[in-house]
Amino acid sequence: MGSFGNKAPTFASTILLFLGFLTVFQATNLVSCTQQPIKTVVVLVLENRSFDHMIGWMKNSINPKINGVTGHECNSVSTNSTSQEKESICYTNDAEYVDPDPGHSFEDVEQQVFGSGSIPSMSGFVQQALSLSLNLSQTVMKGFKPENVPIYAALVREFAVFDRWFSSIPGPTQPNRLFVYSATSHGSTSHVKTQLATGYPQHTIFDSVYNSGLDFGIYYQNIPTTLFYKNLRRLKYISKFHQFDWNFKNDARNGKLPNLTVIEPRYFDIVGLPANDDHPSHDVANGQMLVKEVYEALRSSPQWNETLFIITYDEHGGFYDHVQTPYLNVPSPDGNRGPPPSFFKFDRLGVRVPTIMVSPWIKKGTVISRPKGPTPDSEFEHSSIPATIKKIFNLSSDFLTRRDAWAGTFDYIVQDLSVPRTDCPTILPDVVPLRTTEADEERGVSQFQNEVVQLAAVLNGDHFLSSFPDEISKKMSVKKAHSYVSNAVSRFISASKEAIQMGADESAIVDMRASLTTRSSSHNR
Ligand SMILES: *[C@@H]1O[C@H](CO)[C@@H](O)[C@H](O)[C@H]1NC(C)=O
Ligand SMILES: *[C@@H]1O[C@H](CO)[C@@H](O)[C@H](O)[C@H]1NC(C)=O
Ligand SMILES: *[C@@H]1O[C@H](CO)[C@@H](O)[C@H](O)[C@H]1NC(C)=O
Ligand SMILES: *[C@@H]1O[C@H](CO)[C@@H](O)[C@H](O)[C@H]1NC(C)=O
Ligand SMILES: *[C@@H]1O[C@H](CO)[C@@H](O)[C@H](O)[C@H]1NC(C)=O
Ligand SMILES: *[C@H]1O[C@H](CO)[C@@H](O)[C@H](O)[C@H]1NC(C)=O
Repeated sequence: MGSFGNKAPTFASTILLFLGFLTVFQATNLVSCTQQPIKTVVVLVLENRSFDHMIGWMKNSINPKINGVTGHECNSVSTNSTSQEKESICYTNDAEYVDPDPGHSFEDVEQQVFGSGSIPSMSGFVQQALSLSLNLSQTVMKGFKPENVPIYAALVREFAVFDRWFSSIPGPTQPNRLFVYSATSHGSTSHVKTQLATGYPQHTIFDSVYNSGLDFGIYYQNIPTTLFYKNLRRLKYISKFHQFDWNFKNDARNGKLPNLTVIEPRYFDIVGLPANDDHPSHDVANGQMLVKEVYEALRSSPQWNETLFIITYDEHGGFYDHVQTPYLNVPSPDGNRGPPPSFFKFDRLGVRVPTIMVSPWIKKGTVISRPKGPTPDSEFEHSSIPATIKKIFNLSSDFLTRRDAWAGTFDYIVQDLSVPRTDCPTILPDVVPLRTTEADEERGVSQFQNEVVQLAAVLNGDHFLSSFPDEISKKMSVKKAHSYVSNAVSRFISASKEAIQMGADESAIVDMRASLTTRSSSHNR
């Protein structure tokens, strides 16, 4: 018994040891096969909605792991402790079509996030909205029932939702959009007209992708707001801009989508072509239809098994969110300070926004909260997108700023499975419009649309004309602004293509002469 008992374990442990080696060997083999399945990253950034507003109620009916709302989240009508006013408004699930637009400037957001205190308490949304209009204070405390955002409900069930993803700065659209592709707004906390005219000078993830010999493409509908970056106006990038309606589905069907594919929504609300950027007062049903259209095109593409589709929102649009905005150890991207009176140091993040990711490599029903690094304080924010693109494509370029070096990366969400899923839906649910009226294309342009018209004026050369001051675009109807913007983009692109044929340097940018004349020239700057 004794000798037998001694031998057997030795034999058994030899086998175990051998099996152990085999497992380790298989595991490393598996890792190297599945290390990086993604060859195409598709990015869609919509406008002005908070996480709780779009997704918060899905905690209740879709996935209890989501950090959403219960209805017990309330804001006092006044955050002033000496005030006698004790009334408060709590979170409800009856969000619908919203008009007008809640406040979201830097100062508005400061009030929403801080109330009257000195740390983010998320207590001042009602008070801030009340300062604009009585009705708005109810509006900002409403989220959508999942059935009113059926595409997100489906994608949250099937793929991954990020419930701790913040806008990069507590301010409006343009600075946040700039962070998505350059990890800085170059010191802007609002729309800065002179920067807009000359274009933002910073290096972008598009430059990094291009310099590594990879391809990118921007599929735009009215105007590519990526032209706010000066570099993107250069001749060498002109062929990267494609009309979404004519090209996106074809390129997806033919397996021709570039490594970094950006989709820009329609920012103008036109009869027959309603805006689909989700910006209030635009109907979110149109944003849902755009996401459905893009998803279905990707799902049926030969590139599907190599694709990661990212949907996020530039900022929260003034809508309530209950998660405290991070305000400790957030690095300034580049040391630039904001303008007076705040001289913002870019040392805290904005309000939480909805972020959803789609890929056959993502496990069904995934909820992602905090990132796994690179620092203990790292968070997911818009700079996580360039940081992850750099990682996925192993780009040789440096980080863009200190912010993307700090932001959490999410490449691991496509590394859990050893084969792509085959059970992803091919068709998403139908979407029913929430707005019952037609687009009001005769209304005046919003502040954001005014910024876009200013960009078009620069492309068109009209900003040199003293006859094209701010006031002209502010007085434009949405319909007129849409046609002005569309013409400016096509003039700029065809003039750039002509300049290329004439042998202009690839780093040149075309200067259009005002649309009164037809001459144009190009220059290096
Ligand atoms: C970039 O896209 C091309 C074409 O789809 C593909 O062959 C290549 O592997 C991609 N590069 C990377 C680094 O994923
Ligand atoms: C708070 O309310 C009191 C009384 O209504 C008012 O005098 C005071 O100015 C308010 N303080 C702030 C910071 O709004
Ligand atoms: C508030 O809502 C009421 C009824 O819904 C409407 O008649 C009124 O014009 C709204 N007021 C503002 C300032 O939007
Ligand atoms: C994606 O991968 C799955 C599983 O290997 C396979 O069944 C399917 O045909 C692939 N789809 C495409 C478009 O290559
Ligand atoms: C990433 O790029 C570096 C060179 O920049 C190279 O040494 C390394 O092998 C690459 N890694 C992968 C996984 O391709
Ligand atoms: C959303 O749209 C407004 C109005 O057009 C724009 O000024 C702003 O930059 C965006 N953000 C918020 C929060 O409104």
